Order: sequence, then C-alpha cells, then structure tokens
Amino acid sequence: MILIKLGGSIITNKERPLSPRTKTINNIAKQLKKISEPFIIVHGGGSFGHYWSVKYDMHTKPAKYDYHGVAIVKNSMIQLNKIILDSFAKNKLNPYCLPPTDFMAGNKSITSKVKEVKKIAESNLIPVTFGDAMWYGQKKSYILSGDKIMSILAKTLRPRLSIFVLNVDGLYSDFKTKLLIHDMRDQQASIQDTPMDVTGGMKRKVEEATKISKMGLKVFFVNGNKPQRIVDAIQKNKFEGTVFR
Ligand code: IP8
Repeated sequence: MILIKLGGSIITNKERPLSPRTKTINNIAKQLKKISEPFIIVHGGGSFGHYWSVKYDMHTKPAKYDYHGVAIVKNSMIQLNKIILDSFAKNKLNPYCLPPTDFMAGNKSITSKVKEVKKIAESNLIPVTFGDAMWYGQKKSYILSGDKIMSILAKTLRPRLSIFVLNVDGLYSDFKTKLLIHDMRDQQASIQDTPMDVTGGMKRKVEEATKISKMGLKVFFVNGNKPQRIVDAIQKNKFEGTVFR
C-alpha cells in the first residue's frame, strides 16, 4: 500500500488563481498507470483552495470563519478534484472520489472508515481525497490540509511508502544553491527556513513527513515534473529526491 500526495504547487499554477496544470496532471496520471501496487491519492489546494482560503482568511485552527468562505473554498476544491478525477479517468485509471468528510468527524479520523479506504484501494479503484474546508462543530470550521491527511491515513494504514509529489526536486539544505538533501538522516534540515503558505507549505510537509517517519514508515519527496521518479521509487526502489526514514 502506497500513499501519494499531489501537492498544490505541482497540480496548479500557484502564480495564477484557479489555474490547473492539466498537462502535468495528465503526465502524472500516465505514470501512475504503471504502478501495480494498491495506492491512495491525496491532493492539495494550490491556486484553488489556497487562493480562496487566503481571501477569506481561513486557517487550520478551528474558528468561526465566514460561512461563505467555507462554501467557496469547498466548491473550489471540488472543482480541482473533478479535474484530477477526469484526468485519471481519461488515462484509463479508476479514480474513486472520497472527500475527507467520508473518513473524518470534526477533526478526528474514523478508524473503520480509514480502513475502508484501504479496502477500496485494494480493489481495482484508486481512492482520491483532498485537503478541504471542514465542518468542526460548535459553528466552527477549519482547513484540513492534504499533508495532514497523509499522516492521518499513514497512522492507521501503515503504508509501505508515503510519497509527497512536489514542484521541486525534494528538500534543499540551501534554497539558494539548490543543494538537495538525499537522505534526511544525514541532515538536520532547518524547518524554520522553509517557505510558507496558508496551511504551512513546505514547513507543514516536512512536519507531517517527519511525523510519518517517526511511526517507522518511509517517506519520499519527489519532483512531479519528472513523474517517472514516482514509479522508480515504487517499482525499482530507486529514490531520486529526498528520503525520510
Ligand atoms: O494544499 C489545503 O490542502 P493543502 C486545501 O494540502 C485548502 O495544504 C482547502 C486550502
């Protein structure tokens, strides 16, 4: 069982609101077709969900955010999710849409439902879930990031590998010189120095990846512009990117 998170920066153009990177999504879908092991897809918000959550000042902390904001952020995620589902189906994959409300109640995961996601992946379907605007209770809502979903799923499902697909080669020890960290064991990367966005951007990714690796599970950061690298990691144990273990 493999978990794959398609980051918002790879599936959308973060510079322009509401712009999917359709060609890149299709290229990734074509490579995913080669994977023979069950896998689950989680995707981020990029210039869809993030764009609106900034506009409506919504965050991961549960609070009484503008309800219109909740509606608009969620609608935009459904819109982006549909683009992913259509691309997958067009490339002869069998995506099965699972909004996080299908396995979350408030901000807690429902273990039986999470286990069901795995069962779905083990059939001939690919569960596709995403970061979303969520109902929390007591008139509050919150933004659930796709990165957080990765550690929620990993905790119960213990995937053989958790992959974060990025718009860069992996984690750099120095952003300016683009010196890539191949193995996090060799490096105490400074999480504080990494760029941020609403749900934490690279910082959150590193935090969730570290959390998953501390569960004794392997995590891999890879460049989605070279989608063959995703397949190489899964099928050939060849890791061109950053490994956490
Ligand atoms: O891009 C957050 O998911 P992420 C999605 O994985 C929203 O942080 C709704 C902003």
